[in-house]
Amino acid sequence: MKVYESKDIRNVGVVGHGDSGKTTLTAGLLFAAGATNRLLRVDEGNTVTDFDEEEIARKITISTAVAIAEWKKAKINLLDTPGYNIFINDTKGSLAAADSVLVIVDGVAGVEVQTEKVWHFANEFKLPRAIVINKLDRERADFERALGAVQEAFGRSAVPIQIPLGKERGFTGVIDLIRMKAYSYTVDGDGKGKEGDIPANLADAAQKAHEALVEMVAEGNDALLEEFFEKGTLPVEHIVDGLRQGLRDMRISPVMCASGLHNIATDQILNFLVENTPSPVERDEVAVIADGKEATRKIKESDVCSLAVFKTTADPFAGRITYFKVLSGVVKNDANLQNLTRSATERLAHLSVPQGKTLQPVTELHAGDIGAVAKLKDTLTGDTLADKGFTATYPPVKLPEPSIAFAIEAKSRNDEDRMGNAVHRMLEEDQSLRFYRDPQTREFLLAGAGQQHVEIVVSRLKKRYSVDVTLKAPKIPYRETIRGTADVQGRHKKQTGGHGQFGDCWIKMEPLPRGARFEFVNDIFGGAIPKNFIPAVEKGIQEAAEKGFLAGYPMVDFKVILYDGSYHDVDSSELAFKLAARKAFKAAMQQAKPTLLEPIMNVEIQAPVEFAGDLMGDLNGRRGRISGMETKGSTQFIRAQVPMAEMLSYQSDLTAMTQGRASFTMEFDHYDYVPQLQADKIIAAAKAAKTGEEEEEE
Ligand SMILES: Nc1nc2c(ncn2[C@@H]2O[C@H](COP(=O)(O)OP(=O)(O)OP(=O)(O)O)[C@@H](O)[C@H]2O)c(=O)[nH]1
Ligand SMILES: [Mg+2]
Repeated sequence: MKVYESKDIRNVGVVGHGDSGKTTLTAGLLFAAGATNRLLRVDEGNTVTDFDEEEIARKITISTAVAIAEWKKAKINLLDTPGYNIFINDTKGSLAAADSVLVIVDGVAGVEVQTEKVWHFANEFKLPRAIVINKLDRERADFERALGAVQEAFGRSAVPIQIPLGKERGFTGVIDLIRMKAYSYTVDGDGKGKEGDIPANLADAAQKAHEALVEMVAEGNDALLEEFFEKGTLPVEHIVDGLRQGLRDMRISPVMCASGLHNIATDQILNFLVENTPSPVERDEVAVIADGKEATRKIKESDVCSLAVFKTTADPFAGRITYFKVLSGVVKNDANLQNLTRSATERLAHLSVPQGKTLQPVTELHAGDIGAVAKLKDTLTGDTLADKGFTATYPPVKLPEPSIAFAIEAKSRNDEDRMGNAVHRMLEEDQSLRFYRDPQTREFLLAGAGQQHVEIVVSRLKKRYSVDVTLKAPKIPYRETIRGTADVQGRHKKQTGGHGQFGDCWIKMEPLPRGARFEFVNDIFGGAIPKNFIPAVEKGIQEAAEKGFLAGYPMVDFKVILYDGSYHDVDSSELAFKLAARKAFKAAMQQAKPTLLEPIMNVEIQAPVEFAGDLMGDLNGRRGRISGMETKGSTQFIRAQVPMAEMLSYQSDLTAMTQGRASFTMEFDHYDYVPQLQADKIIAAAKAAKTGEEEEEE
């Protein structure tokens, strides 16, 4: 691959709601630019950017892929991102490498939940936005209606620079409102338009739209505004300049039209990207952490080389592949760079650029460009690599915590041995996954953004690593505590033949605030229990508490005061006092009003407003407490606190309730009392499950 200077590079995030046609449009752009020799299709499973096995099987993008379109002396790095809510974290992570985004909107469905989400990502990363109303060939596609939805959601900054020629099956091209020319295309052709005059029936509409565009462009610039008032219009080059400026300032989001599937108007999009979107060096400074403080830095070619890793893939065949964006200087093939995040040195052998899964060798990459390299040893996503003399690091993108956890169980001993290792490989690839062991239930938990997300991990474990596992709903880590107090004796006495056992203690038990766990107070005066036996009492209570009283869950948030007792010179021992303490614990629990605690989750749901009522009713049924409501555009945010036990099937229930148009995140917040009705059931279930547990010795 040719070497490009920074000013000739465009890094464009192709973003939008699931199924809006991002991968298909990317395929159209690649064919139009000559990067592929025919039009590739998602439905045929042969696109450059959906190359993963799971992506091909499911016909959805799971993970961002980069592909290059070379057009008019520029190199456009297209980042084809996922649009489904459970994979949207990957989109966010990849946008660290973009300098602008192309927001793809379905011409039938208009603005959808994830459209809003990616719009906000662009805000967060300060990425200029252009919009493509796509799938205009579809039945019931309507440019005007989709544009209306876009403007309602994102304001009048969304201004058309094209209008469609024809409708639905008759959609054949676009009118360029800047140059006032028509471009028509062959269906399923090479994406290159034939220039012509605007058809008479569209002349008025085009003129009106042209004027609206010119006015919008002029608004942002005093000189242009003056020229506009004087002449009533602007020359083409001034419209282009003003538009470029408005886009970069994020004041204007130009709207275009396309059918990715039939490759209509893709050359216009390529022209737009080269002409209007900023090169990396034209962008605002990027955030860095220098000397422990937040700062910013300009992306420059003439600088020490540094790069930020935005993505890692790892599979047993290709090994680890690291994707990065050069953020200063020039990186050369075979460079030795420092990993400043981990204090390691890495050699960038076989410096490459990614064309989907294919890595094409390149001799050097200039600031702003995107590259890939295989077989780095220690480097992971979010790391900074740099040449000597560079000291800052680029902050990694923060992703939300997983919303759903499953217990993952190996099917055989052999699988179990290899499971941990294989899962850890997958965590390298996907930083929104979590894998951990619940210390209480002792289950291995795999947590992700949704059920499908976790299921894909399971499928990859099998296909890539031949590790067979099953998923189950996790056990709820209930706990026990007390609401009252107790004052009891625990006495252990045993006389067998010669040597006996004797321990005797008096304790008080009191509840402690949530989270305080356990406190032991030694209030023995005058040696009623010798000092060396007191730790045994504490230990005996802790061991008994660990096993619980009501239903076998660990007992927490209580205080024990040891205040009296007695001992025997010969028969007392640590064991005897431990057993006495256990008895005291049991006796205390009888008095102290034991009760169950359950984990309560903070849940945040994002859904189209029309579902708000149903969702709140449903949360009520799950013993949820609504803690906040907010509407942004057509999206409703609902925050609530809901017991974990009621959320185990929420993912599929939510999908069913909203036809898949809602998403949620969830994280642990605190423990709270289980209501009596539920507690009775849990206790009964625990009793039923209890099989011949050891009887207390007497
Ligand atoms: N009629 C029509 N169908 C399209 C068009 N673009 C995409 N499709 C179809 O829509 C479906 C989804 O297309 P994709 O390109 O995979 O959509 P996507 O936005 O990449 O989807 P995710 O990556 O999963 O978010 C496929 O069946 C495509 O054939 C289009 O312009 N017109
Ligand atoms: Mg896709």
